[in-house]
Amino acid sequence: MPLSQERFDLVIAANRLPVDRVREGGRSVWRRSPGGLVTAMESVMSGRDGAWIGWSGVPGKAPAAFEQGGMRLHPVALSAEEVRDYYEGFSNGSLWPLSHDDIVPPTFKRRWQAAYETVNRRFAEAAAKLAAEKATVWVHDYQLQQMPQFLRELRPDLRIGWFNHIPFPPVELFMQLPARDAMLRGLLAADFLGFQRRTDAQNFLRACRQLLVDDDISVRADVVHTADGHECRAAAVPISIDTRGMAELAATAKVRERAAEIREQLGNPKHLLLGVDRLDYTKGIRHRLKALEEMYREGSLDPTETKFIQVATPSRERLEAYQHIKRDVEQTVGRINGEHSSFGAPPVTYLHRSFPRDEMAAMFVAADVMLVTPLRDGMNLVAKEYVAAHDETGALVLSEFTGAANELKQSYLCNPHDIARTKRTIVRAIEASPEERARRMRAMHRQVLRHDVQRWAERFLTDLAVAPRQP
Ligand code: ADQ
Repeated sequence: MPLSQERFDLVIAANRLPVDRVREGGRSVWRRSPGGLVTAMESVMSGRDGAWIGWSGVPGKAPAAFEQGGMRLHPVALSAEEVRDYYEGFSNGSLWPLSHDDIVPPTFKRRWQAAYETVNRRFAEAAAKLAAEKATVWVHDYQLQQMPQFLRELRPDLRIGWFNHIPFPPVELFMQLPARDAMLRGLLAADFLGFQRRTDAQNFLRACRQLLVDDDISVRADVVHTADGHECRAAAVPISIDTRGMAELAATAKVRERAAEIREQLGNPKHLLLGVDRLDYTKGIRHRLKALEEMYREGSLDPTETKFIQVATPSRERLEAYQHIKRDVEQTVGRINGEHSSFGAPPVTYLHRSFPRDEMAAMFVAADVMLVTPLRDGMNLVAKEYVAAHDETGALVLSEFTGAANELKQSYLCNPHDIARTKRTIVRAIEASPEERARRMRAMHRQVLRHDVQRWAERFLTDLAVAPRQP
């Protein structure tokens, strides 16, 4: 096919561009979105000729391509119906719940699947036009599982990799998906597939083996061989954060002073607990609040001494399941505070909005105990951010159902479904001796410093470059 004039050695494709459209001084401008992925990509793209394709976040006609932070950004258009069917529907109504243990039942609609395919083709066409001869294309996440196949059809010369930010479900759940074969075939056209955990890669390989029986494929170790002679390797490449960036930010006088101020504003509690999540049913916020409510009621937590901040970032607010969880969380927080507040000093501070990076860092520094209790989470970057930001006096309570639990083994691990034990784990974390906390935090500091997001990105690109061999 004819190539456009502008061509790039590295093309990133993700549902969203790494920028948001915001109003500043009466006009609308692009602002770099916060988050580790953007930081990681900036570091791998510096010195390379890179482009990023993705949706701008606004339905309708796509804005023209533009330059930002040394990257060429190419918006892909999504109509309002496509946002509903491809993004809110198939991606977040079918794939998201299915990939998170069916915590809420997934919905399957043929119309959603058709829109997903259309949008994946559009992304593939955009990448095919931008990629230089034999370029590398790195596709991100569950919204673009068919893109590798459509791109391969257009450009057989490319190196195509895909990284899954969320879990890959066990085959017993995955096989519910009516579009399961299309998803697997879509992915198998890539050269390398990266997952958060070994279990996710194994779930994918098992799904290929069990569900593509008619396709004449064979799975040997971590490589799938397809009938056309193509080979695709699947392995774990756990994502991480910009550890040094977070540690440096947390060490600034401004952030430390702000952390002290936060504690002051809460009445200088003896213990400050913190939760930071997108307001999503996968994050276990309900279970966490249930445990805390019982603890305030029973007296194992004193509401005048122990305060809890819950940051719950607005997310996917047009979907019913998200409206439910929002209502539930608001009611529970209201009930806890109604029962246990004294004048001006509620035990729970609930913050339903986004915060700048330095304010997040200040909260991490301020909190004695971080509560990360998802029912299922691909990785969970918040757990790593807390470890990077906090000194040796901190403590992390972490769900066994997060990818992060594989790496942060010195956290206080818990099963969030087991409310009684979760309560005991929270008490253990609060009451741990300074020596025990320091020992655990030191080990986790080492882990996140050694395995940061730059290393993750380099590892992924190396794996992709040599696949199907192992580096
Ligand atoms: P998420 O489900 O979004 O990511 P997470 O990994 O915790 O979850 O990342 C959230 C990020 O947003 C963190 O960097 C956090 O600091 C930030 N954040 C949260 N609330 C905020 C607020 N109110 N204001 C500002 N920033 C806020 C998906 C998967 C995860 C996987 C990541 C990366 O679900 O399992 O770890 O992708 O692969």
